[in-house]
This record gives sequence, C-alpha cells and structure tokens, in this order.
Amino acid sequence: MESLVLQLHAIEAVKFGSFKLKSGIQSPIYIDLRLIVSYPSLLQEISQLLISSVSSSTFELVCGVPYTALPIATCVSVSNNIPMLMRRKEIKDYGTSKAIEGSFKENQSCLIVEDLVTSGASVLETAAPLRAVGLKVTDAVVLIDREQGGRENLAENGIQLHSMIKLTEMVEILKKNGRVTEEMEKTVKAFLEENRRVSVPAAAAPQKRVSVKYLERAKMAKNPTGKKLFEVMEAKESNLCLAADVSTAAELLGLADKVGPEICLLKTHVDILPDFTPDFGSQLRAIADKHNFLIFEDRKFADIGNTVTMQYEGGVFRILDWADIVNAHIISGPGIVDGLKLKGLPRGRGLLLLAEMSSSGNLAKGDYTAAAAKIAEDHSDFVIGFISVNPASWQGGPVNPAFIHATPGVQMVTGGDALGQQYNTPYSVIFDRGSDIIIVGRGIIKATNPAEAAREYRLQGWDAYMARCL
Ligand code: S5P
Repeated sequence: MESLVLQLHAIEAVKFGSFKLKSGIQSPIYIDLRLIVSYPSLLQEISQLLISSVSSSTFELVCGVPYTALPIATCVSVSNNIPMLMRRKEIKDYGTSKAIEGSFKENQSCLIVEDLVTSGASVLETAAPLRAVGLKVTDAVVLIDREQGGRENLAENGIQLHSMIKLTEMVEILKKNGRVTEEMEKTVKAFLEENRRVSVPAAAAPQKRVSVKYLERAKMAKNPTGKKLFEVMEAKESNLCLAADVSTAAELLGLADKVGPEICLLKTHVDILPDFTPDFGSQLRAIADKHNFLIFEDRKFADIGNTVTMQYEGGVFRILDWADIVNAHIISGPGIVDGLKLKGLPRGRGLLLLAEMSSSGNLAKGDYTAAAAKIAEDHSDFVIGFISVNPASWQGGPVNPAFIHATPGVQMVTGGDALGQQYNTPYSVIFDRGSDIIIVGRGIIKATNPAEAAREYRLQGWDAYMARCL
C-alpha cells in the first residue's frame, strides 16, 4: 500500500494546496485519479487490490461509477472474468433510452467500483438506476475513503463500503516518506475533523416512496372513486390495470370477462372500437360489477374547460355515463379540471392527470410535472391521482399518499417498442419508482393465455407493493 500511495503522489494524482471539491467545500488536499489511465501497471495494481478486498465470487456483475472508475471496473472485469455494466450519465431521449448498458437478469448482484468516496453521492447515483432495473446492489469497493461521511451515507442506503485506504493513512504515509510537511499533515487532519460528515446532495438523496398501505390511503382519499379504487385493490390484492387495446368491442368484452378476476382497473380507448354501440358502456359495467373492477377511459382530454365538458358528456361515446375514471393533460391549464369536474363530480367520478408519460422524448417533466401535482392538490375532491412514471423522484417533498399513481409502459422485461414506448418491470415500477398501479397492455393481450399472464403480472405487482410497505 505504501508504494502505491507514493506512486500516486509521484504522478501528481495527489496534490496539496487549496481546492474546491464537487460537494462545494474547500479542501487542502486534492486527489485526481483520472491520471491513472496513463499508467497501465498502476491501473492494474489498483484494480487487483480492489477486487481482493471483496470475494469476487459473490458478485455476478461489476459497474464502475462514471467516469474515473470506468477503466478500473474494466480491469476488474477483464482480469476476474466478471461481466461489466455501464451506467449512462445522460439518458438518451431517443433510441432505447437505457440508463444501464450491458446484459443482465433481474436479481443479479452487482458490485459498484469507485475511485474515491466523499459523501457517497456518486455511488448512490449509480446504485439508483442499477436498482431500478432490478439488480441487487449491496457493496461498493473504493480505492480511497476521504472519511467524510461516505461510509455512513452508503450504509443508510443499504450499501457496504470497502475502502483500500483512508485519506488520513495516505497523508501519514506521505509524511513518513518526507513528501509532505508536518504542518500540511496537521492541516489535512484538521480539515477532515471539521468535515466529518458531508451530506448527500438532494438530487442523489434516497427517493421518496409512500409505504402507507392502500387501505389506509382509502381513508385519506377525498373522492369516492379514488377511495373505492384503493379498496378494490386491497380486496383483490391487485394493483394491475389492463390496457384493453384490442381491435373490437366484442373482443374487449370477452377479454374483460376472462381477465376480470385479476385486475383492479380496466382501461379502454373506445375510439379504436369499430363496433362500438351505445350499450357498450352498460355491457362493460355489468362485467366490471361481476368481477369488482373499475373502468378507466383513457381519453386524455386536452382542450379548454368548456369544450371538454361536451366531449366528456356527449358525442357518440357518452363517456360520463359509464367510465368511473378519465384522464386529462394539463397543457391547457387548470380550467380543464374545472370543466371535467363540473360534469364528473356530481356523478362521483374521478380524474387522473397526466403528470409524466412513458414514451421516449416526451415533454412532461420537471416544471410540467410539478404543475400537475399542484393542480391535483387544488382539486383533490375530483382528481384522484396521476399517470406517472417515477413518482419517487418528484421534486418537492413526499408524494401525497391520498393520490394514486398509475404507470404505463410495463412488461416483464425492460425494453421498448418501435414507436417510442419504453418498458419497465412491475417490481421496478412499484418498488423502486413508488407507483401504485401497473398499466399493462401488450404484455397481457398478446400473451398466448391473457388470463394467466394477467395473474403473473398481478402477483409480481402485489409482491413489489408488499415489499415496499415493509
Ligand atoms: O404515458 C403514457 C400514458 C398512457 S395512458 N403511456 C402509455 O403507454 N399510456 C397508455 O398505456 C397507452 O395508450 C396504452 O393504452 C397503454 C400501454 O400499452 P402497452 O401495450 O405498451 O403496455
């Protein structure tokens, strides 16, 4: 270890002076391990040292924290024959939009490799997308621990830190070998003493997931349909919504009867049904009553308040008569909610707001999502929740447990379709992303046996919910 520290100092990967760190604090010591790519034998030595600190057989995959640790992780991977994954720092808004590159299976264990840990924020930023795709992350190896709270912050997030050397030990070695003065050693130690705990920046902080049970949340819901939905979910142990995007009304009604026992909600797009008749609503309602599920017409209203009142109540479809729930974009402002509420609330109906979308490159993010949350709070007698994708990552505090989050883009494996749809697994949607309902279309309707597939989705969604509420 002594020779390694001296080599790092010799190549100026360790410097003394006054430096501003990523966390914003001013430090008398700076470590820049990016330089090691120019010293292959040193790189090799470091990677061997890192993997020897944990049992390599325990991990099925390794992932380096970008960018400095990527070459280290590559060496660990190559010399120990452990497949590697890469985390994208920026997720592409086109193509497959994967946060994690490489091939893996759900529940595989992945070791995180990092060069230097201060608060642990960078390790957490890499752990989050790995966990979001269903991988197990329990350990991180790091060359240098700056002893500024990283170990504790990571432990609080279920990650054990294995460090090769602590910053104070490095400075002691350098002092012993005459590379730094006693005064500098004291300055560095005093600095570390004063900055024992660097907190994790908000963006990397653990995500906020509601762990209150559905039945408790039924009591918090102000809208009768929102309340009923939570109750149905609890009674049927189902957080599965079927997106019944089939080609005819006859097919839809047949499917609803088969899959009915597994679902809490059935979502329709009535405008795609060529054989729609005025009695479609009452036929579907009879099936919904028989199997105790609610009906959600995915109309995605988007116009001004006055127009949507007519679209909701009138026309060919007369949605208000048979759909318990409809949804709306907020692009036109809160007037759309007032318009729909005017017709829907007297009938006890509920509304979901599209706060996020599942399709690649969509614009519903950031301030737009925050605006949807605000409109929902202002109309909580009618708005029952959201179409969302990652409610646990929403800015501005914990998600109000009275609201339901329903997430489309769900299949057993991650991926997408040719037209921009992006899929996450039931576990990732319910457990990691903190949503409440999985909306599944083609994963069920294209299966050889849709009822069996629906049962599997229901069980996976429910298990993830139970795990979240522990
Ligand atoms: O952002 C969204 C919102 C919705 S409601 N992304 C979506 O995919 N949807 C709907 O969910 C979409 O209209 C379709 O009915 C369903 C997803 O179907 P799947 O076949 O991709 O599972």
